[in-house]
Amino acid sequence: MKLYVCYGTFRFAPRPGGHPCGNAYHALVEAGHEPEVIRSYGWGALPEVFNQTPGRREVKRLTGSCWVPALLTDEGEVIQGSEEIIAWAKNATAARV
Ligand SMILES: N[C@@H](CCC(=O)N[C@@H](CS)C(=O)NCC(=O)O)C(=O)O
Repeated sequence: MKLYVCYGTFRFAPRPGGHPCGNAYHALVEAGHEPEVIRSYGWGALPEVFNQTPGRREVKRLTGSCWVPALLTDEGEVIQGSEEIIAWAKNATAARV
């Protein structure tokens, strides 16, 4: 599976709830996955011209927007948003138990 993130998977961010990309990554790892992390840089709120890295272009193609985090599962399912990725990680783990 591929996890598209902004600049990394660090957890700290000076905002409530921490860092969405880091939260999504650690939820996947805690659920036993080994996501390939694609650092996509840029910033989804900026015009597309500032989001022309390979990662961002792929996220745009998969989801229709440049916003990260986004997950492409081994089954080809696309999930955008940290809360959604965390919920998917928990469900996928529950399904295996
Ligand atoms: N509600 C979204 C917020 C996502 C978000 O704010 N992501 C950060 C990066 S960790 C951001 O700045 N996204 C814009 C971007 O980089 O495209 C979520 O939880 O996934």
